[in-house]
Amino acid sequence: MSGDKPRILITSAIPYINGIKHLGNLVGSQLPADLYARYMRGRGHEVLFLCATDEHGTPAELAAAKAGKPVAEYCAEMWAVQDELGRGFGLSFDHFGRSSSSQNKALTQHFADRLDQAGLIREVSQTQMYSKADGRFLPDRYIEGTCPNCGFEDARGDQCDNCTKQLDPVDLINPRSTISGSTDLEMRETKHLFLRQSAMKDQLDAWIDSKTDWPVLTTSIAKKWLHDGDGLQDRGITRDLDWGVPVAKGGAPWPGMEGKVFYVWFDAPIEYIACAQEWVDAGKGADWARWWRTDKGAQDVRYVQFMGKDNVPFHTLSFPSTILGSGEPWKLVDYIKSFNYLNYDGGQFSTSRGRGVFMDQALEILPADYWRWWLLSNAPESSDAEFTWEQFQAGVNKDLADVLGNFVSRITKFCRSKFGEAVPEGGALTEAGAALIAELETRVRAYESHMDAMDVRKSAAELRAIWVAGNEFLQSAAPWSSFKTDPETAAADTRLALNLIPFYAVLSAPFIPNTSQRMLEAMGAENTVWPDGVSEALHALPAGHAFTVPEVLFAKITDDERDAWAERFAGVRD
Ligand code: B3M
Ligand code: ZN
Repeated sequence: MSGDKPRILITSAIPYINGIKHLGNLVGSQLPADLYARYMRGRGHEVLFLCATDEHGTPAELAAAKAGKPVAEYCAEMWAVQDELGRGFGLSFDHFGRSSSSQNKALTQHFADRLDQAGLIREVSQTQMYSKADGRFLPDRYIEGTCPNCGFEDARGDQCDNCTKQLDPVDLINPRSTISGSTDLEMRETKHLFLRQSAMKDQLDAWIDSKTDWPVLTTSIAKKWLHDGDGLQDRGITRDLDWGVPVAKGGAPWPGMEGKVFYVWFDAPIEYIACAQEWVDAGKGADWARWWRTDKGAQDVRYVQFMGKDNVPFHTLSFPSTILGSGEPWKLVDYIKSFNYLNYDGGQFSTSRGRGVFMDQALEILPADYWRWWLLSNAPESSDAEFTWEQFQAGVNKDLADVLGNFVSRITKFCRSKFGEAVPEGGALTEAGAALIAELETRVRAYESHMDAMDVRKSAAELRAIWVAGNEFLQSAAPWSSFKTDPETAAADTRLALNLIPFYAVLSAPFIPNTSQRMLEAMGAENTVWPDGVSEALHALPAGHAFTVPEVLFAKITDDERDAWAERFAGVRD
């Protein structure tokens, strides 16, 4: 079926391991990536959709310490939690990998080796805070002290949480190690590896210029980093940490780099590739190279990445530097879809303060499709967006309960009461029916073009209009009235309306996959092929085809529920 259609490789930014993600994180990468993956599969493309946890770096070490667990154990547990929540939200990854995998370790060291051979890595000597008690250099986040600006006693080495001033560890008054509390610290000389991104500036510039179809949000961020100030800077790619990919090249230790690991942002994007290898090693796929190597078939792949705007520089400059600098035929990204932020009720979602709704809590109170629909139909595309309980309630009640849910319930119940639980025969297609088909023909093509372009809000708006058209048809055809005088016409209109249910299910599946499944099951519909021709699709269920009236598809959110949730999630999560 996928014959001449391009294969589609999709990656979502890989979420940090340190805790459960909030709805703002979800709508910024994983959820729209899933929407696109489901749509492309629906259109008959062969898709490989990958995501993983981002497990290295200080945040992972600190979160593990806080949980009182060895970091490897903490990461394994949190991977399982995130994996489970991803399934709960219907995220249809072909593989959900781990950046701490052996595959990623080998591949990260391989890239470092290649970059070194290409002369793109240089050693830089720096002075850095060393803790004698801990016997190690301390990265910024492992040093706390008094803020020189506001006097706050627990300012971190990189920033004061009280006055937000950006700091250097040497600025802190009375600095101490957050590992041991020791104040026996001194500045010592140490060496780090830097990736010579500056040497790749022209190549990156030309590559980004060639991407004329990219969203402005993506290219403007990339261009800013390339040209503002002193232009693209070389980047330190090693850290003094225990947890991470050991600095080595081609499997052999890197002289002078003992005890150091690669910076988390160096190995994290490489996990996109390693994840495909994990997918094969897990027995789920046969060949990763045809997705990732342009000498092995990946030249025919279209590769799309999804991410929040804060991740754009790493994907437009750093990761491409790694890929291009390697001199090997790896697949480069074809399109980057980036998102602004979703805010929460007049402020920001905050992981550290537990402000807002987190993925586990969301699923405790409502099924995934409610969230998927609202988040996607309000995705922060052209600007930051805001979650409020009023708007969430209004969106769910109007779009899902009043429009789609009500349509399905009304027509199935009407048919059951007048014609029984089977599609009625009736006369020929009515004039109202023909007008509906003509309208839907136009709307489905518009929906497809928005989905192809990854315009998430526009796609949702068109899908909603497609649902509304069915309601309006039912309202004007009013088979409950015509039934009294002209049962043949009433039956014909009912037959068409019942056929709309599987048609809606297929079109809506990328947004609300679980509900879509329930709609298909209720209608006993087996054909889930994308409706290339609307008329044909709306004749799929023949007269006599049995169906059942489904349970209520979407319950309305009451004012009491809304108020209770607003109160529950305003505060601090324990
Ligand atoms: N983990 C940041 C984030 O979750 C980072 C993304 C890595 S993508 C290679 O927003
Ligand atoms: Zn301060």
